[in-house]
Amino acid sequence: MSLMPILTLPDNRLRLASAPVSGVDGDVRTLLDDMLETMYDAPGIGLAAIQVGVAKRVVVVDVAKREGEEKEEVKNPIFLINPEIVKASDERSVYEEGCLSIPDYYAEVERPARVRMRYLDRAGAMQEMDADGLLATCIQHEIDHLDGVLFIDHLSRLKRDRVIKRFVKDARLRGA
Ligand code: GNR
Ligand code: NI
Repeated sequence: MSLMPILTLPDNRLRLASAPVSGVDGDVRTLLDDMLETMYDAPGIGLAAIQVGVAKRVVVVDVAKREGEEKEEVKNPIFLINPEIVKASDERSVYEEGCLSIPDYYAEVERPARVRMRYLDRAGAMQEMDADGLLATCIQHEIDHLDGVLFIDHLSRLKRDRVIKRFVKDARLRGA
């Protein structure tokens, strides 16, 4: 297992549309393991492959920490390959979102409160799962990444442009 560097704004690779995975082989499972380790290390509750520079439709999620008991190290990793939302509730919910690719910025985003998703698991088997609460929000945030969409795209243009500008400026100051 190895940690992978996480891309941050204004890296344009974050705007790429990721390609579907044709089969779940050893390379994909290695990618999943490296992504999971990288996500736990960050720490974050979700990570899409493009955030580590790999434009494949591969996601890892673990929301157990936030919803589980404090102190106790509860792990519940979910591996999603080619995830799709097949049904979304009319009911919406609002969460304060953050993104490992947009460090230290948080904002409320409204999304469907419940979703049904279809995906391949790490054994390559087709799965369907219903999600609500933070898991539903996180999965929608990750699937957005696979389409080159960031949570700031759900904010007003003013807020979005302000955030992007700040990251472009910071990158210039770092000489990137
Ligand atoms: O760690 C993360 N927290 C989070 C909080 C609210 C909604 C979505 C997320 S996902 C984010 C990690 C990340 O950037 N995944 O792409
Ligand atoms: Ni993100």
